[in-house]
Amino acid sequence: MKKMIPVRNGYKEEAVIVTVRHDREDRSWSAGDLSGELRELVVSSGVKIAREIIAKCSEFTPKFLMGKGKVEEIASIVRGMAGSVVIFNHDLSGTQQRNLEDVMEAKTIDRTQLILDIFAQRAHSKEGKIQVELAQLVYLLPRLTGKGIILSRLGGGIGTRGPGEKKLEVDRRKIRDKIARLKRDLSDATSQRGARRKNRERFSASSIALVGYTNAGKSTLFNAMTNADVYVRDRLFSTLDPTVRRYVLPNNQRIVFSDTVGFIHNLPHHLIESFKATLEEAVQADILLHVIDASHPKILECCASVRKVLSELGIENKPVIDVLNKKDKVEDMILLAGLKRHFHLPVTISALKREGLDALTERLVAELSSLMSGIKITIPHRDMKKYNLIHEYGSVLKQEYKDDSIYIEARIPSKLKDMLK
Ligand SMILES: Nc1nc2c(ncn2[C@@H]2O[C@H](COP(=O)(O)OP(=O)(O)OP(=O)(O)O)[C@@H](O)[C@H]2O)c(=O)[nH]1
Ligand SMILES: [Mg+2]
Repeated sequence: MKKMIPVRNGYKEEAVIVTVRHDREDRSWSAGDLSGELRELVVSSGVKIAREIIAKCSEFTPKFLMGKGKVEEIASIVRGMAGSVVIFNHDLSGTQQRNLEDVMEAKTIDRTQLILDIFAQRAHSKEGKIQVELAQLVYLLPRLTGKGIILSRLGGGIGTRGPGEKKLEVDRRKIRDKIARLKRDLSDATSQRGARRKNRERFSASSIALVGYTNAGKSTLFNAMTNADVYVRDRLFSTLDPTVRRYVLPNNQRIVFSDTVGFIHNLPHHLIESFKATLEEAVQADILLHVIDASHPKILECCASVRKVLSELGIENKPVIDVLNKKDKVEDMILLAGLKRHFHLPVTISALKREGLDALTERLVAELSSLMSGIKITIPHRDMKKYNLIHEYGSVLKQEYKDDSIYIEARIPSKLKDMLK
């Protein structure tokens, strides 16, 4: 008989975190690295860690994830700790979760649920909240088969704020209806933002999106470049909802900057699917700034994870500027120099100390110029709108006034050139 452990709020709940490795797994992340990242995720979710367990097993099993002996071992630790939740560094099937809860006599949470909890806490916009709720339901649906897991407490895992706190109906049909309804709401909310983006595109501003691993310093850089005030904190997934700001480059070119949710390794595909609306600014951007934490011990693995998500979004071939951030934190300059060889023309900066931003801006101008085209055009006096657009968004090289028209030679964004045609 399942013993229900009362869910306690926020910091009061203490977690036992469990990372299981088996021999044949990809070794690019060690068990210690993986557990370290789980630790950061758990702390970011606002839960205290009471115990960290790294277990080895010879094979993952469909019943318990690991051998029954290992499960019993962990259970004996968990049973001795009142009010604990067990957080697994894996995606658990409904069956595994149910079986583990039976043996542990404690609530178990898997990695996706943990990430969703954090997202639920961070979602402030209507669109963000709908996406989180949708992702929670999509996560839940396949777990409703057979006996069904006890769902009365599922409203997100450990977090108790945001959309996750709502009691979710257990009935599959109701959940499917709800999913359909949320998808409609999401498409309404998304089309409103899409309309705003179209408006910007109409004015031909080039768009630059910051992308990168979570905690790499995207929001810090965004704030430094645009004087915005996006929330920055040393924890994973501080940002969920995208923020967009206009910005004028030193060459007078107008651009639009966007900051959005960060990525993490092994981000389940359905989460990327669910958060497509939030990632839309990156999908639509002309240039991506890939912000990389140069002081991260697994920097190359983090970059590989980011590239994987970009390719899942179908934007791996967009122009990218690699930005090695947090150079102030890297003590070994030889290491940094060696690191640079792994990237194509990286720009090294410290967003926090606002160092290297001029070089970054220069690089951005150069990169954007490849999106500019030369134009030679004669504009009738009555068509001052075209004249104004060229002056606003391009750099005018030559201008001659005639009786009823103006002849202009300029470099303007290719998007604007298409429009003027
Ligand atoms: N030392 C140092 N710390 C930095 C630098 N840039 C950012 N940070 C710190 O790194 C942490 C994360 O910064 P954010 O800007 O929130 O990172 P983010 O990429 O937006 O993170 P998410 O929104 O969580 O994905 C904060 O504690 C920042 O102060 C830097 O250049 N040097
Ligand atoms: Mg951020």
